[in-house]
Amino acid sequence: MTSQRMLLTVAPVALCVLLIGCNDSGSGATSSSAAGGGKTASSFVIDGKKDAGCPEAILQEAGIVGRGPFGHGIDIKQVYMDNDDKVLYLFLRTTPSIAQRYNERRSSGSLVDLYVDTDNDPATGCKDYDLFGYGPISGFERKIVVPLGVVAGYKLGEGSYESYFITCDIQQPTAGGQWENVPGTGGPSGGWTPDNIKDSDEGVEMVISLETLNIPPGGTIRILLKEQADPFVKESCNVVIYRMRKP
Ligand SMILES: [Ca+2]
Ligand SMILES: [Ca+2]
Repeated sequence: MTSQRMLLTVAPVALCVLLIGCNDSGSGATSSSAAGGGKTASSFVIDGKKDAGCPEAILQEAGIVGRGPFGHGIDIKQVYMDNDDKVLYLFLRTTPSIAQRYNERRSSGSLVDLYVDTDNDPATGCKDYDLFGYGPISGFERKIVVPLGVVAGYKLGEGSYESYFITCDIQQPTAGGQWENVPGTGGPSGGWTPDNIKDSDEGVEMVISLETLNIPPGGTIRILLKEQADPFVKESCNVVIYRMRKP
């Protein structure tokens, strides 16, 4: 089977089933990745585990407690944030892990949306965007989306396979009041995990370039986290202020 034909086999399945997780293709330190968080070259090692030098958690129980109304969401617990001069770093401790949920329920989904007010100014950015259950929000210039997927296909000589992946898209508000991928970014839709995000049995770790987020050096940002275990209640949201560390 040609690679082109194989891609045609894989892509429709990946679009149908969107769940969680990544494969085991982690490459250690983030080098460069045009997908997901844009080009990154950072001091963080992205292996799915919380960085040893990371400051205290900025949230101790993000969003709701528990797995949502259907009982199979992913509960985000602690949220850690850090940065160097190139990237914003995030580690989300979750229960269950991405792999655990994949093993118990192979369905699609989304882990979290993070709205970023890149200048900590509610007068700039999106205007009265309706965030279900939470009400209208204003002032956010970026949205970090973390879709979860399942991909199935067939490899010549290996047979059928099924796996999971996790991606990280960076979006910006449109004039029409919606969100679109920042040009040059956008996670892969073909069913693999980009270099700037990885899961483990502890949670999910990611870096996103400050250039993509358009955060000035030394800036202060406001982040609205929306846990997707139950995205329709106000309790799924938390707002935190993060002052960028000067490396
Ligand atoms: Ca939670
Ligand atoms: Ca703003």
